[in-house]
Amino acid sequence: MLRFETAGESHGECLVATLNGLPAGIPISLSAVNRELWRRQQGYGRGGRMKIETDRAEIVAGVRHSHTIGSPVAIVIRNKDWQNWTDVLPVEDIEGAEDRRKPVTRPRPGHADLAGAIKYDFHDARYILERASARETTARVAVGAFAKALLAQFGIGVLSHVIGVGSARLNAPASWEELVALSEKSEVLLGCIDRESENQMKEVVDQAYRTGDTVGGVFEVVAHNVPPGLGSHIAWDLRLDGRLAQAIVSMQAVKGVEIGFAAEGAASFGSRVQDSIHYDRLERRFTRGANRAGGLEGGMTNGEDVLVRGLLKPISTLRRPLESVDLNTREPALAAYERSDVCVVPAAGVIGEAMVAIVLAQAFLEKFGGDSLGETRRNFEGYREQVKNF
Ligand code: EPS
Repeated sequence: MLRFETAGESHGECLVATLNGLPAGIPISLSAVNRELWRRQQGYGRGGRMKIETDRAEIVAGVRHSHTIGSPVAIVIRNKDWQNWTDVLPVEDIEGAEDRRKPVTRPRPGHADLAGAIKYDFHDARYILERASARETTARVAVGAFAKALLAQFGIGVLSHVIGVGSARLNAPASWEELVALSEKSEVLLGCIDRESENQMKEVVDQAYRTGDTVGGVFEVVAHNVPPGLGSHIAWDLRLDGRLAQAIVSMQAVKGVEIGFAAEGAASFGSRVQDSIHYDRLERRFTRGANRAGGLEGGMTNGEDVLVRGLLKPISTLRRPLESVDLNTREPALAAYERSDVCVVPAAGVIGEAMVAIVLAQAFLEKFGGDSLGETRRNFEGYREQVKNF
């Protein structure tokens, strides 16, 4: 069973992740992990914090001589901003600490501030926002890089692109090759494959900048070359579409998820929605007329690309703050603001890739198992033979 946990506060010492259940022998490149961390930090619309941080993973357990060794992987990513917060968030209470706190008593609508403060009984939302912050996703992306390394051994790739920012949309399908080219770019604007659409997206972000606002959007994650048969129809919690949806909606600021062309499908007749089935006798394989199902039928992968979209609300820290109430006085007050991102859709795409890769890696290992990569490979090859001869 592949499982991971993260710990860390946004302005604490570091973020930590542990990952358990990977077979031994998976090649791991630190630069590949760090490349994923770099990708997560990019995009037009990010705030001042990203100028402070240069995220780098320190792998402190579970990898030796560039390969997993079967034991738990532990990863540390240091927060450079911590040096500005040592007095604000000390581990041990110190003399005068009370005066150095940075209390957040005017909860931001849409953020975890208020619900968290009520639940954990703090009259200062500081500790809540420290953990609710999307900074935590740095650790998820590092874990996702390990999941991607496993999947890559079997020819499976997971990438993303931005298909909407505010009202600006990409209206053409993206090929796998276009996503690969996008992922290799050394500069990221809004993570869209089409320059004209990307410029329209940039205009929307500029408008948000001008007006002290924020803007959300839609990213699409594509998993390519996934074998049929991951997940299962037999039980609600084995259905892979449900598991992917949970993973995507667990991301900060994501409020919706779409598998394949779900929204379009809901507005159409069945005859126009289902992907017709064909058979290629020469290649001895089943083919599909389209991939509107997003590679998932009955909660199982069907061999087509897995398509998962995340719908990201505009982030909830606004330079032009919204109406709120002070937690101490109970008087109307404007919500807290220090600094913030204006648009994070491209970064969310990279995080979405990590979440999809992790869920696919879990389902993959449930099906093929193996304590070593060689054992996993034998099991996988046996199944591939079975599918070929079906
Ligand atoms: C975030 C607030 C900002 C973002 C942060 C998420 O941080 P700060 O309060 O330090 O300016 O930059 O995202 C990250 C740090 C990151 O690495 O993505 C929030 O409140 O969710």
